[in-house]
Amino acid sequence: MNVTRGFTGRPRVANPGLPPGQYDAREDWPVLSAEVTPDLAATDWSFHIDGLVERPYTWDWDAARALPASSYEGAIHCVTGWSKFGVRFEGVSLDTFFHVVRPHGSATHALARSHTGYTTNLPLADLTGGRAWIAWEYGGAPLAPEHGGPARLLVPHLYFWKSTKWIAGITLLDHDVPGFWERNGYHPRGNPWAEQRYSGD
Ligand SMILES: Nc1nc2c(c(=O)[nH]1)N[C@H]1C(S)=C(S)[C@@H](COP(=O)(O)O)O[C@H]1N2
Ligand SMILES: [Mo]
Repeated sequence: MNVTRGFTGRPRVANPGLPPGQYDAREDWPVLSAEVTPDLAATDWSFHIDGLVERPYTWDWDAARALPASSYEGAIHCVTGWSKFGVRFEGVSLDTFFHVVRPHGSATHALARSHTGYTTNLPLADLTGGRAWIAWEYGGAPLAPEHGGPARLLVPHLYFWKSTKWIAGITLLDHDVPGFWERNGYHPRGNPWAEQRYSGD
């Protein structure tokens, strides 16, 4: 085999999908959890939306799984620097859940919470318009517990700390309330393309 000297490594082409300051983790999918992975069976999982909505509602596993499926195929970006391309998640669009609860016009922000107590805040606009999911499959298989299974929030256009694992609920508010990392100096929105890593970025 002829291998041209200097061309034996991976081609280093600029990746236009890579936000500033990020690197491609390729096959790796690091686990980042502030808490111990909970022992949460699908039958014990539920998802609740409340706050500034017409009709607060709780879905159990079967009710959520009966909703029309929606998938995301693309990239995810962690604030610690890694991005991962070509991921595929399957679940239900948050628009489908919001259609049931009907957010008030006064709702501007959301506070998402995990069954473990982890929280994160987001502008409501980042959760609508087909850009956010409750996801339970990754690559065609059930989402692994350490990655948030049975179900996690997925908001791939923001840094991945917004994508609450073991999602339990979302409260809609008319003001922004900082979540776990946001209280510890991280950015209220976390747009990777604007490098909104820390408050003040
Ligand atoms: N419940 C919960 N959700 C969480 C976290 C966490 O610690 N607890 N970490 C966040 C962070 S910082 C990142 S980068 C991603 C990591 O998801 P992964 O472990 O599946 O890669 O989950 C986010 N969601
Ligand atoms: Mo993260």
